[in-house]
Amino acid sequence: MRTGHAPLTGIVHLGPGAFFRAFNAVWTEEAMAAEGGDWGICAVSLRSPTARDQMMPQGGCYTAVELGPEGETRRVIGAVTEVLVAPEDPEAVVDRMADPDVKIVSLTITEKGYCHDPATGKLNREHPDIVHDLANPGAPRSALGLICAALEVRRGAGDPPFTVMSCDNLPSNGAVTRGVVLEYARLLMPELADWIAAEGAFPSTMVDRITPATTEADVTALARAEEYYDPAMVVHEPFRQWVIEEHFVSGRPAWDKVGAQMVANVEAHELMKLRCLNGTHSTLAYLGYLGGYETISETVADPAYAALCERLWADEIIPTLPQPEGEDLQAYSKALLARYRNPAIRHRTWQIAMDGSQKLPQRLLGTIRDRLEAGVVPEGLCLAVAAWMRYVGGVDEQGKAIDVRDPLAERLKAASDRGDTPEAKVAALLDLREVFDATLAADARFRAAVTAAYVSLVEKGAQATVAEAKA
Ligand code: CS2
Repeated sequence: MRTGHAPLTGIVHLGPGAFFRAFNAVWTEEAMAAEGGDWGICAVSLRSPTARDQMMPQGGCYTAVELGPEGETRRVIGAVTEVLVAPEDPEAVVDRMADPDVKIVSLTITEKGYCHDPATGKLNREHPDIVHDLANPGAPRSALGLICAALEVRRGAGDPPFTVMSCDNLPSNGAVTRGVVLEYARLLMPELADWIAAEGAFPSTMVDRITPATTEADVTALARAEEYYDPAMVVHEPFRQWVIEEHFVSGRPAWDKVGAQMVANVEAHELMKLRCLNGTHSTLAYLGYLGGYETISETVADPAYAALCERLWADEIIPTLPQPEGEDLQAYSKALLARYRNPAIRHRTWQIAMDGSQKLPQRLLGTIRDRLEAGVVPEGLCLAVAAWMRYVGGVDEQGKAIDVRDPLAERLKAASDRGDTPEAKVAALLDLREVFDATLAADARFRAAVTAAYVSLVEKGAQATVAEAKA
């Protein structure tokens, strides 16, 4: 970095939402403060102009508010140099990514942004955005389309590719990203796919910081405390962890100097986080929502829900995990419960319940499969699956409609409606191959446990079922 000047843009980040602002941008700002480097970030929205409209009038700056149980700290983050909106001008985004100053394209596009089949991890060639992008490769809509269009420009110019770094909650997120990028590139242009396969880098990462969606109340509270209005602000917990595979084409910010863990293989850390944190988060989201709880901290304030989490970690999740270097799995899960209890973080069960069809395989089903293979039926996790089924049926315990947000929402509702008994509803949902692979769906022990839990949720309700649950 040239002292006294703003850094050049070295990163293009797809997905400029709250998590990116509370996580990637903060680490990168600290890394530049520690060691310099031209790692300014051009953030790109793949859909709505909201992030640009909120951030650009503030020169890309925004406030990150850390909410601890004992108070808050606020800081202004300035690592974002520019915000673009892909649907308004996809070519401009491709140009930016093709600029040889850009060394890294990072992603927080959520599970569904990968246009893959969640059960297999393979590209979904029928995905409307993929169909569109293959027909219009110069004006793509999807992350994969943008990445491949820009990589093709770089290949043509004789420039090296950028590193593609996924920061989403998918297991082996680097390998999944590489897989779908290569599959898409091969459909488009086999030479491009060969070049990416030979020259590209797709490090896997494990990211962790609880960051609820910003609310009007958060913006108002900040305005009161600081006397400025910042609609781009984010709130987050104090905790953060970033484990990154050391595999970059043309360098990276000094994230390791400010606490990120660089490792040769991130898989054990990813499994720990996805299964311990995201697995219980989703469990609490469905069972908590059905039980009438609005946030995670309210949900775990109910001792039966907290006890369920503890039993899930001890009896069903930790036994499936390889030991990640430097971690104590018991201490890790104990700390998770304390993080969930943080009353300053109002993380809505409804928010975490979103996109369950994309989340269940890596959060719950892999763990269930491992336990079944070990000859044990994980009743607690089967209850979580049943709660998801009850939730996507779209009607809560008071008979009120649930606003189910999921790319498969209509199909989930149709499957649930097809069955006229609880058993038939469960059977119809287990037939969804995007979520449940054939082997798991056919497992009689799994079917019986999910069905029994579902019947209990219908007959007794979530709170009573959780109170009786024996993991
Ligand atoms: C949550 C995650 O919304 C969700 O599905 O489980 O966003 C979770 O808060 C983060 O992964 C924590 O690092």
